[in-house]
This record gives sequence, structure tokens and C-alpha cells, in this order.
Amino acid sequence: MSYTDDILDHVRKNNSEQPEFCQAVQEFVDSLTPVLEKRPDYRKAKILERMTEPERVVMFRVPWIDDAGEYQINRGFRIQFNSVLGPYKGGLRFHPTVNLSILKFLAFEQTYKNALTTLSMGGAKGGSDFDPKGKSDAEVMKFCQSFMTELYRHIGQYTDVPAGDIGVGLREIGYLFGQYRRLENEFSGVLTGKSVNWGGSLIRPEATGYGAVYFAGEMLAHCGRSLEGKTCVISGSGNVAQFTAKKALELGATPITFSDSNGYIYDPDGIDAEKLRFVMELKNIRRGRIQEYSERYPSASFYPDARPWDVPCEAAFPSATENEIQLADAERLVANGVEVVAEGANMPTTPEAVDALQRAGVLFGPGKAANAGGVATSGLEMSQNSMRLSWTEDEVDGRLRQIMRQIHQAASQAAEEYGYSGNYVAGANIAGFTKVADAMLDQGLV
Ligand code: NDP
Ligand code: 2IT
Repeated sequence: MSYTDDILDHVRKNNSEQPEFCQAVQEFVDSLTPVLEKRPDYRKAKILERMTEPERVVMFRVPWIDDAGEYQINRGFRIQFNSVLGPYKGGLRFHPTVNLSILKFLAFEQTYKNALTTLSMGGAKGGSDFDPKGKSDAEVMKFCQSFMTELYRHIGQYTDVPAGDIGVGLREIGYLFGQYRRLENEFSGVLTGKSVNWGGSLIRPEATGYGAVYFAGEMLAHCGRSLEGKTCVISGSGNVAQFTAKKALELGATPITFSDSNGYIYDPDGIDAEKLRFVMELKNIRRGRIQEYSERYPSASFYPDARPWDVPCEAAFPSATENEIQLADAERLVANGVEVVAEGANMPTTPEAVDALQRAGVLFGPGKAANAGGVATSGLEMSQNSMRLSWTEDEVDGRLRQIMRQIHQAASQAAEEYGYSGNYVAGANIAGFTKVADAMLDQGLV
């Protein structure tokens, strides 16, 4: 058995109940063989063995009282995976599917994504199996306060800086920050994704979606093409999906779908700026379902319990959740002529589907690279908080663009250097890995 097979075997045995974590590790390690051959010092220092074990896992009880006066108990987590490059950094996810496997996969990915941003951030993820859907504001606030009442002792501006993810946006970050401030008697940059009038960065809400579109633009530009005029299929209708659509529109492309966990809407006339405003109000303020779009705009149809990958398009932006593009979906996208896929979500494409897209010559931007704009802008929010200054929208957007360009360059160069030309999956994995591995060598056996 090869060294990497040994590692994978060990990870699978030790984490047998954690399929998503094992999937993320396998996809990563599969790219590394040529690097490990060239660098025996990584193997000697057991870098991979250390990288696949989180530095710390915190699990805790979250008790709270609902509006009916019933006691409720949820499970809370924070996975502090790797802090060799900086304070732990990564989002919090509130969704009923949250478990240790999903958060470990996300924290693992986050480590290498954060390394690619060029900023000083380690990797973490956390969250709860709490389901914000259908809960009142008061219930969400009580839950967030109880969650932070345990989490606060594990985080801090120099230790671990959480942010949002699925189910955690401006509202939740506000309640979490308020409770942290109260418990610690400290106003610091302990969370990112804050509201702009109390320490948040301009462009942070937009950054993941904008970054995914910038990354798609970089991949296309690299082979003399552009996003202009392309039809875009987008999944999800939350933070990432909405700002992917906004930037795609600005660049002259046409979004035609959105989805949520009940199904997708397809608008062959295109989702223009006015329709997008409706979606933002529907999802962010009224917290409604995407089906309502087809009731408001008769040009659109709603397809229940389905994902949008059957709809012909030139660009696809999976922006909902993991494993949402499976092999048959990828084959369908290819048959319909897709040219570029950029992962706004984390690990939305299964390994078989990635393979099918790459074999067909589709430009494929993996989440580690394509959705790194969100956490990169969180890093910029941390810088602004440390300086007690706020940059303008243009300043932050300019830096975001530059970072996405650098990530594209780092991934293509690493791919080229190790014989994977044009393969952004391998390139992003190798570039992220070598940065973290070198820092681990420098800092000794810890
Ligand atoms: P939001 O909560 O704002 O939106 C999530 C969207 O995805 C909703 O439309 C939701 O539908 C849908 N969705 C969630 N889970 C499922 C599911 N199991 N099946 C079908 N649809 C689902 O989250 P974000 O937009 O922030 O996150 C989307 C993705 O992007 C995630 O993979 C996240 O990890 C990733 N990401 C987010 C970043 C950020 O800065 N926010 C940064 C980098 C990556 P419904 O309303 O029905 O739940
Ligand atoms: O997956 C991600 O990169 C995020 N949810 C953003 C994390 C962050 O700290 O901004």
C-alpha cells in the first residue's frame, strides 16, 4: 500500500462514522502524491498524520426556552482544526443536519482555503443542529445567547474568530456578538460578518458570491473567454447565491435559477436586478420559500424536490450545500454545454461528478479556491477592527478582487508545477497544503 493509501486507511478507520470528513480528506490527499515524492521531509515530520487530526474539538449542550415555555436542548460544536497560520477562523452553521462529520470536513477544508487567501488565519468551523426555520426572532436570540454562553470561553480575537455560514447571517451574528460582549466585558473583533455600523466590513455580505464570480471570470480569462452573455444556473437562494447573481448580472451574465431545500425556480427570461431585489426581500426579511418567486413572476416555473442542474447553461454556481451535484447531474451539465463551474458552496460536487466535469474539459473551480472570497473579506474585517478603521467599499472590493486573482494564480501555478496543468482542484490543494505544511515544519512538533 502507498503512503497516501495508508493515511486514508487510517483516517477511515479512525473516523468510520464521518463520511463527509473522510471524503474531504480523500479529495485532498489524492492530489498530493507528487508533492510528497518531492518532499520526503513532510513525511518524516508526519505532516499529513497531524493535519488529519483536529487540534481541538469542543462539543457542548445548548439549553434554551421556546416561545411556548418548553425547554429545548441542542448540540453545539466548535472544531479548532489548525492554527499554524493564525487564529482559528471559520463560520458557524445552524442547520438540523449539522454533526461532527460535517463540521470536521468544513474545518479541514477551511484550513487550506484560508491558507490560499494569503492572510493570517487558521482553520475552524462550528455550529449547531438548531433549525432557525420557523423560529421567532426571540427564539433565535435566546438560542444564540445560550450558544455563546458556552462558546465565549473558547474564542477571542487572537484565538478563534467565528463568522456566518448556513443559517447564520447578520441577525445571528448580532445576537452572538451582543452576548460575547456582555460576558467578556470587551468590544473586540471576535466575530466577523458584523453589521457595518458596529464594526462590520463593507462588502463582507457580498464577498463569497462576488468572489465566486471573480474566480469564474479568472478561469475564463485564462483561456481568452469571459462571463459576459453567459446564462448562469445558481443553486441556493441564501447569502452566497444572491450575491453570485448580483455580480453575474453586473458582468453582463444572466442568472436563470435559484433553489432552496424545497425545489428550484427556473426563469427563462432571466433574473434581473428588480427580481433579485424581490428574492432578497423574500429570503432575508420575510424568510419565505423560493417557490413564491414563481407566484410573483409568471415567466418562471417551480420544480419541487429537485435541483437545477437539468437546466441548460454555460456557467453553474452551486451555492447551497455539500454533495448537491452528483455524477448524473454533472453528465447533464456537460451534455447541455456547461463551460465553467465555480463552487460557491463547500464540497457541493461529489468526487465522481468533479471527475466527469474535468474529463469533459469544463473549467472547474473548487470551493477552497472559488468561495475563499468570503473568509478573505472576513480577514479584511479583522484587519480593520485591529486598526479601528473602516475601509471604503471600493477599497475592500479592490482587495477582494486582487486576492481572488492571487488564488487563481497560486492554484494554476501549483497545478502546472506538479503535472496537473489546468486542474484547479489539485492546484488549490497543493498550494494550500505546502503553505500549511511549511509553517508546521517551522513551528516544530505541536
Ligand atoms: P444561507 O443559509 O444564506 O443559504 C443557504 C441556502 O442553501 C438556502 O437557500 C438553503 O435553503 C439552501 N440549503 C441549505 N441546506 C440545504 C440542503 N441540505 N438542501 C438543499 N438546499 C439547502 O447560507 P450561505 O449562502 O451562507 O451558504 C451556502 C453555502 O456556501 C454553504 O455550503 C456554505 O458552507 C458556503 N459558504 C458560505 C460562505 C459565507 O460567507 N456565507 C463562505 C464560503 C462558503 P433553505 O432555505 O431551504 O434551507
Ligand atoms: O465556509 C466559509 O469560508 C465561511 N463560511 C466563511 C468563514 C468566515 O470566517 O468568514
